[in-house]
Amino acid sequence: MFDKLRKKLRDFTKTIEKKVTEKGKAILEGEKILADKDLNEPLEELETALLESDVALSVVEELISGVREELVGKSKKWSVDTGGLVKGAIRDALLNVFHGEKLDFEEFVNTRDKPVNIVFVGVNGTGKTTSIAKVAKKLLGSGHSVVLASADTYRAGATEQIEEHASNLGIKVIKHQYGADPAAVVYDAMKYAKANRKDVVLADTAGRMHTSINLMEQLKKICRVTKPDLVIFVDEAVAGNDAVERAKKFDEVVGIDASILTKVDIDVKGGTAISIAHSTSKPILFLGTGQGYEDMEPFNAEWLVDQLLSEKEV
Ligand SMILES: Nc1nc2c(ncn2[C@@H]2O[C@H](COP(=O)(O)OP(=O)(O)O)[C@@H](O)[C@H]2O)c(=O)[nH]1
Ligand SMILES: [Mg+2]
Repeated sequence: MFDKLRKKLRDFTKTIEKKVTEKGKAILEGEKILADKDLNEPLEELETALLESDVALSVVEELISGVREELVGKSKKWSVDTGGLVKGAIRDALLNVFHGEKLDFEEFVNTRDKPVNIVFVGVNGTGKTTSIAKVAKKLLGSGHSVVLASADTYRAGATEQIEEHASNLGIKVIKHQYGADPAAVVYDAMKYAKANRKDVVLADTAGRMHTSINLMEQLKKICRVTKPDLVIFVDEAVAGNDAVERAKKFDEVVGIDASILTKVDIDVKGGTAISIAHSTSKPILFLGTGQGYEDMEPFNAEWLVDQLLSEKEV
């Protein structure tokens, strides 16, 4: 995971360390060891590396100025542990990006009135249906009852796919005919859940390009009619900046509350999570780390940043 970005961050740390060591010998106490001009070149390289690693431009700018601020003019501390200080500066700057809202999913589900209506949105093939199955499994594991709503009435085969997951997990799917109004499916699933005292409805919607006006209107209708407690945007880490643009668009049209980022296991770049968290200011709930039902980790900014700064392969 994230091999490229991790290597670039390590190179940056080494370059700065070297500069400090070279200059440190010739400098009197109290004098600035690193000036802006010492940092320009390495920071430019770091900037390029971040951009190449799918970190969005606005985020890169914020990160670079954060790191610069941390590093310029630190004189005394340098003698202690240069590498540690550089890493610390990058770590702080990265963590700052995630300073949006937080959301504890378990607690959210525990404390909401039942049934809780959770609608999943995103483009095709990113892992929505798989993530729904993973979330269902997680909820079942913590003692909740779950109903699935097959509100992807657009793609042939969508209902069969979700039915297979439901049968593996031993839960019910509410479905209508192909081409039916997806808002009605979610509405019915909520009705069923109320009548049968189920805790959570997980609604799978048709994958849609954020540019498809019709499908986006349908999504709006689902939200207007069924008033979800939570709208979760799903996208894949490997999509990079496309995912960021899509997250913004879905947020604009229906208002997303949180994201799930899938396929982190096959992402070498590592920047998408940083970009999505920053550009939507919404929490990332989970990371998808494989195709199995158990392959989903709660998102933790510190964990991600530590992976990016770790020396070892993860
Ligand atoms: N490697 C990997 N594959 C995933 C992950 N999540 C989903 N997939 C795969 O991505 C493909 C599309 O997933 P699907 O749930 O059908 O996407 P949807 O169209 O958004 O509903 C399937 O082959 C999934 O097994 C993940 O976290 N890691
Ligand atoms: Mg699907």
